Amino acid sequence: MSKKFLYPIFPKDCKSLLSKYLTKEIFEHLKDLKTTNNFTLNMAIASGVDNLDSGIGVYAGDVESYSIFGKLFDPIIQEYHSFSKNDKHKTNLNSDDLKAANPDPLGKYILSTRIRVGRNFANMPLGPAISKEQRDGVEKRASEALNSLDGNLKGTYYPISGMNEEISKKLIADHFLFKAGDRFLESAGLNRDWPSGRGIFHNDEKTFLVWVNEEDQLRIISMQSGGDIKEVFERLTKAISKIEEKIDFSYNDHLGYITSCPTNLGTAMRASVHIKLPNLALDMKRFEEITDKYYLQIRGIHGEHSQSEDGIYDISNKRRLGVTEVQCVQDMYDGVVELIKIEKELEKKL
Ligand code: ADP
Ligand code: IOM
Repeated sequence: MSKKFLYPIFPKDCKSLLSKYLTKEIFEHLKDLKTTNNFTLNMAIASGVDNLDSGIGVYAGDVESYSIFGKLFDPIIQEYHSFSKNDKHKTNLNSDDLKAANPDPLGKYILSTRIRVGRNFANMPLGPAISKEQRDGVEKRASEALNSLDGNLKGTYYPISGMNEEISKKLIADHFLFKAGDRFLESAGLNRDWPSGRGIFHNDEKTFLVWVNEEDQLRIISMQSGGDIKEVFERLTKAISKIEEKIDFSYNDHLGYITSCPTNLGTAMRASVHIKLPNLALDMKRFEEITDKYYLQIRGIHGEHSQSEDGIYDISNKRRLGVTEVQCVQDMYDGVVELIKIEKELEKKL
């Protein structure tokens, strides 16, 4: 007999947006609904129920999830992106509009820059609700499109199945590949049938990479050492337009690019630097005042839910929906300029 789906009680110190917005009343309203892909509230909240340290804790199984479970998703989207259910998303991928001269030409603070977008195939369930057959089909179509790229985007697709363990460990340690077995994705149903259908495409220099069938069906990534943020953005926008010639992605005027986690809706863009700020790190209150002012998020250097090491942080744009791609990168750039300025002032006081 299947277990009864009961209202989850979250401990008082749980900070996830799921725990904040899933009231008993909303739960009762949504608990028996399902999308045409049979995605239920139970599936949508599983990650946040299992992982009380989630930032958000909810996932969508398809674009319909955002409307059917809107009573839960809307306030979460409103709080995370300051975006209401009547707003429209806007897009601008024109790199000429980005004002971003290298803020650290001597390479003293910025170790590396990475900008990624998430994309999911049109007319296909998202990762939490996709079948093995559909996921393998996504991999086939993606690898064919990617293997046909040329110029500085030319590269090779490597499936995770059969990948030598030493190679995959090194790709993860060097920040190129996603880690296996993430507990947040596991509870969301995103690791089903692992490793089938998963893989990574990259060019020889590993400055252009695409993750296939991780949290989103594609994560298109441009990255390189140092702080030339504009060059990284230019490479990314070129790659996106080439890939969009071959694949239709799920998009609508309200939510922009549709992603499995509501934090990524809209541009689905996370523009980050790995930056060394050992003095600011001693005053986290001041550090966070700056990151809040520029709408930035602080992560550790091994990605989401990881810790900082040696005063090195991953600093990225937080808002992604209702702002353009150019604005996402500009938020990160303007904040990073300010962080470096304060770090330099603190150095002088030593
Ligand atoms: P995502 O960016 O796709 O949301 P994560 O936060 O888990 O996912 O980061 C994925 C990987 O990218 C991690 O190994 C992380 O250390 C690496 N990474 C993120 N930003 C940078 C950066 N600016 N330079 C180098 N590696 C980075
Ligand atoms: N994007 C997703 N991995 N994350 C926001 C999960 C969470 O902390 O809820």
